[in-house]
Amino acid sequence: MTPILFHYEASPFAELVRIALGIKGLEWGSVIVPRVLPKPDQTALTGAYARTPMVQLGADIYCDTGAILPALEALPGPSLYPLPLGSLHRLVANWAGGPQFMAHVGAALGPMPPGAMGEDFIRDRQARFGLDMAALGRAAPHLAGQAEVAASWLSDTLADGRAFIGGDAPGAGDCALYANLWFVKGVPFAARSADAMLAFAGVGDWFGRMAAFGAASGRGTRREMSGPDALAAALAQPPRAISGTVAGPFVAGMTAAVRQEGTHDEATTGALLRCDAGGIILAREIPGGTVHVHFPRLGQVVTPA
Ligand SMILES: N[C@@H](CCC(=O)N[C@@H](CS)C(=O)NCC(=O)O)C(=O)O
Repeated sequence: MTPILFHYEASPFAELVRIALGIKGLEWGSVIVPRVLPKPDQTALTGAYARTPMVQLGADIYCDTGAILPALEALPGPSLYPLPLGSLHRLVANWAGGPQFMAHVGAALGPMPPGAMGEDFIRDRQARFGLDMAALGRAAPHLAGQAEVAASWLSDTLADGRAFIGGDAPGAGDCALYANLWFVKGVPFAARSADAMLAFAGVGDWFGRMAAFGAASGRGTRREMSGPDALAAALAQPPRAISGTVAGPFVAGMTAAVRQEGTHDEATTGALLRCDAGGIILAREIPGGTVHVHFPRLGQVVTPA
């Protein structure tokens, strides 16, 4: 089944998934969504989850890279968790996508004049995530210093001549480290930080190897789609059989709300089909059918609704 990525070009977490799709060599659909709320094409499927990226596989909707990459892993193509690191790629990806992401946001956006970012963007991120541009500007030198640690550790890892963090094959951890650096490199005001990070021995070459899995790689094919096309693809068949369990104190089938730690975004609600360490699944009835909305367990707050 063809994965459909809901994304916008400048999103680093979307770039992480675009590179993962390139590593897998998959054909994929692309639905471009706005970088600020509202995102009606996306929330028609998720109910409320509006962060970027989201991936759809038929009537199964995957929110957060923590759910998206395991879903892509099940599709044909090279593993995103290659040995010898295997699942340890997840630990690296969570570090890169967690504290290190905020450090890279500071390195990338801190030096930017507020006008360069767009009033709508600043208002959206302030309301949803508490972004304070003045505070970010003040913290930028500190955060850039934190971000450089990732480049330094990456350089140490690559020092024995390996091509990727686990050896010959790239994995989810490489994708997440790459997305952070890609984000900083893409902001001209942050050139000093990007140059400093790419100057660590081996990091620039590794960055080039990862970039080669991107849009121009010829591996994987991107096909633009509309939101209504994606909705029709969701309604064309029922969701896939579920796995996993509902762990106490929750009860299978109860109406539950899922929201993300550290945001004021609206919760997604539905019938709870799975809630264990392996993930969360909510069933949602939408006009014309049913979708299953998948989340990772990490970072999600589940409450009865
Ligand atoms: N934990 C999430 C984080 C995703 C994330 O923070 N995405 C940013 C864009 S790169 C976002 O959602 N920004 C708000 C938006 O796009 O509406 C993941 O791994 O997918």
